[in-house]
Amino acid sequence: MSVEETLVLVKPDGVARNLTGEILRRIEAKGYQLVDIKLVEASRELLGAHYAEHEGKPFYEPLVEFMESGPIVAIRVAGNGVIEGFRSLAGTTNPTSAAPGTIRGDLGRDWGLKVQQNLVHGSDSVESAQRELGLWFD
Ligand code: DAT
Ligand code: MG
Repeated sequence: MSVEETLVLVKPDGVARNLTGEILRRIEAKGYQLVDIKLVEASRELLGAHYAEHEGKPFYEPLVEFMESGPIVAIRVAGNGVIEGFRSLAGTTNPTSAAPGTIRGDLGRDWGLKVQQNLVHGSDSVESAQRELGLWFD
């Protein structure tokens, strides 16, 4: 593993439920470094670029609408193997089946009828981390 940077987003549900501090605590406790952090009200353009790989899927529109529904905390996180490491901390996509001990497993709720409220986003590869960091940070 080498030192990497990843994009973590605390999604609108995490911010609204005052879980930003708890999520940051878990990132820091694992030993990762917070390099940059900001509160963002994301535009449709930014979200469309961020989720381009999902365009056309049935959950795409509700996902983008949910991400537009409130402020997001965007964090540039650095650390050894942090891309895989943060995804491990986050747990699997669906909070219902995410393992206890993970952010989504401990704090996530069942998916609603339409929106995907699973608290966090983490980049899934070196390439997507570079691309996404370029979108969310200058
Ligand atoms: P992840 O966020 O775990 O990387 P992803 O990139 O596959 O998951 O999808 C992006 C988001 O879209 C995810 O956080 C929640 C939503 N989503 C993914 N798959 C879904 C599905 N089958 N039904 C509803 N929402 C879904
Ligand atoms: Mg993803």
